[in-house]
Parts: sequence; C-alpha cells; structure tokens
Amino acid sequence: MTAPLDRLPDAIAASNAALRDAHQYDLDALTTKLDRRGLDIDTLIDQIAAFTIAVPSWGTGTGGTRFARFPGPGEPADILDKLDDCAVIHRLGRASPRVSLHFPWDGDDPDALRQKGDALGLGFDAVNSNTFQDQPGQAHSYKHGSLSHVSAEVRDQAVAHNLRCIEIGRAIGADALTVWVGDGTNFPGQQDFTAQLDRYLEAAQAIYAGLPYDWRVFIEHKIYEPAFYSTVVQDWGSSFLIASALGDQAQCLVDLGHHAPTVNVEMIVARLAFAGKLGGFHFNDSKYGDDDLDSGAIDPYRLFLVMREVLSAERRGMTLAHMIDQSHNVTDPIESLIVSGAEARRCYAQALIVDEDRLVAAQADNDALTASETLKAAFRTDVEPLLAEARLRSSGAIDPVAAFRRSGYRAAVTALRPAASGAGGGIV
Ligand code: PSV
Ligand code: MN
Repeated sequence: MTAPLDRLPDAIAASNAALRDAHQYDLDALTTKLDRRGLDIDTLIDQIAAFTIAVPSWGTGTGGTRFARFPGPGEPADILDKLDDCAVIHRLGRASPRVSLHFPWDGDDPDALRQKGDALGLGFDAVNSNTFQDQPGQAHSYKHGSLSHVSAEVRDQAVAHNLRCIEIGRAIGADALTVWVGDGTNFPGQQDFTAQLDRYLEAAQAIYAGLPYDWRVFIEHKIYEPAFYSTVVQDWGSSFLIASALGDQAQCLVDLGHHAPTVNVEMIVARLAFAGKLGGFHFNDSKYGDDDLDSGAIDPYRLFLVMREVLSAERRGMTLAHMIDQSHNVTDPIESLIVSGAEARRCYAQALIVDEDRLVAAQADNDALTASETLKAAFRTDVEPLLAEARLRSSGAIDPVAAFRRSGYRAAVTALRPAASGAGGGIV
C-alpha cells in the first residue's frame, strides 16, 4: 500500500496538469494588469513566497467548543501524526515550513521531534507553554491560576514548565517562547488586580532570566476566557507593560481573536510596531469573541489591513513570527490550515500592491475618499494567480485543496490511525 504522504506527488502533478492552462491564462491577464501599474510579477511572486506562516500542532486535530467535540476521520493520534499532517499542509500549500508546538500537549521528547521534523523537512517556530490545564500526576493545580497564583509553589511549577519548554525548544531549533496564561477572576474582589499582576511579573521575570540570549519571549494577551470578570494579561496595554518591564527580548504577540469585536486591531499592531514591541501573531478570525475561526473567513478586509501594518513593520526591519492559532470544528483541519495560510498570503500580496504613492498623496491632501479607495483597489484585486504561481514554482499545487482531496490522504490515514473519541468538550 502506498504510504499516505507518498500519495501527494502524483496527486499534485495530476491536479496541476488539469489546471495549468487556465492558471496560465489568468496569470497572463493579471500580469498585464499589474504591469500597467509598473509592478513586476516575478518580484511579487518572490515576495509572496518569502511570506511564511507556522501551523499550530494543536490545529491538526478537530477542535471543539465548550459543549462538544466531533472528531473527524483519521485524526492524528500523537504529535508524530500531527507532524505528518503539517508536512502535507506545507507540501501542498508551500506557505508553512514551520510548526508551532504546544507543551505538554506535544510530549517531552525533543530528539523524536527533531528527527521527525528533519525527516519531513519541517522546522519549528515559537513553542507554547500550557499552564491553563492540569496534567495527570501534576503536583499543584492551575484551577486558580498559574504564573499569578497566590501560592508560590504553583507559580514555581508554572515557571519550571516554561523553562522546560525553552529547553525542548532549544533542542529542536526554535527560538521563541509564547506565554499565554488563563489567569484571572470571575468575581469582583476575588483577587487584588495589582497583587496579581505583581506576582505574574515576578514569575515572568524568572522565565525571562532563563531565555537564551538569541531567543524572544512573546507575551500573548486575551480579553477574557477562561476568566470572565478580569484577566491578568487582558489587553495590549498590559502586554506592552509586561514586555517592557521584562526587557528587550520580550515582545507582544497579537492573537487576532483576543479583542472586543469592534476594536481596531490593525491600529494595535501599528502601535506595538511603533514601540518596537511587536513580536508576532496568532492568525485566526472571529465573529463574536475568541472564535478561532479560519483566517479571513469572517472579515478578510481586516486581515488585509493587519497585513498592511505587518508589511510596513517588516519594511522597517522588524522580524515578526507569523503563526496560525485556530480550532477547526466542522472542516477537515488540513484543508482549513491550507486555506488559512493562503488567506494570510493573499492579504499580504494585496498589501504589496497598494499604490503607496497615491495613498500618501491622498493623505497629504486630506482626500479621505481617494485614500480609502486606494486601499480597496488593492483589496479588490484577485491575486490568486500570484499565489498559485508561487506554489507552482516551489513544487506545490495550483489548487492545494483539490490536490489534497485527489490524493486520498485522509482516507489512507483513517485506515491506519485509531478512531478518536468524541466524548467531552473543551479546547483543541
Ligand atoms: C488562548 O485562547 C490561545 O489563543 C493561546 O494562544 C493558547 O496557547 C491557545 O489558544 C490554545 O488553544
Ligand atoms: Mn493564541
């Protein structure tokens, strides 16, 4: 029997053969259009290919809500299966050469992780620590918090876990740690806001002290959940304050879904970049709260506006970690992650073709309408042929989801992997 991953080359070749003529026609038409604007198609394709985004190991399994989880067929049984799925995503979409791991969800065996990554041609992005759940056999519970807990023993345990994440990360070639804690309160008066932050900071300093000199630590904020009244690191202001208190190797991570629905996230991104404290992203989309829906699924225009700020920060020399953080409840996670990587690239490509001179002139003239239309002109441009060509030039698929379905990968792994249990709710 053909090994699941070995099904991809033929599927990509057959799918591309069927689509190649139509793709070339579309690419030629777009080339003509962009040419009129003085934009060179090959330069754009190179820039698009250089934009990569890490996939989250935890996103390869079917996610769930607080109410239930409905696993799909062929769910990965362990981190090695997850990495196989990540390799599929990258081989088809060519946008995600790195994986972001989460510990202890992804075990504690750096050698096995590194070997598997090397065998699949995958690298590792920021590692994430989990001190928002208890693990079997754990000495102290995180029920009432972790880094900000009233008990020094709990805080020490959470710090030790973060230091272990750094150790594993070093062994697998990662160079950043993302810290998100669910610490907070459900009741006014449950904890003292100031004392809680003070304890958090002291614990975060102990983690920071264990950072290798060439590492960064990303502080991820989130408005609410699991705590509903107050959260210790609830907004970009707190994140900035913490990252500033820690030092130069600490930066802020913006998870797109971690803000109130009407908040101007692109402006937060711009502010953090201005302050030199923007470290990276967790891309996803949301309708109401931290929905963790697929990137660009709800508000692609906002993703585009965020990408403009990303591009602007990168043009000023900032190095940003682009990662996806999604929960796939009703789709095949591999397909969702392929499409999400492409959506991020699409918005990045649209940001690349913004007529910046026209925009600057409109701003100088206080011509709000022209300014807005200039952005929309880029956003309305169908850049799909550029994305497809970037994939094609790196041996990927013109239409990665079509090639994935043609490959029969999901059915092949379903035959090999144990069926997952759907019992219980909870996050991915
Ligand atoms: C919290 O909602 C979060 O965004 C953090 O990044 C966690 O690490 C991840 O989701 C866990 O699913
Ligand atoms: Mn996140």
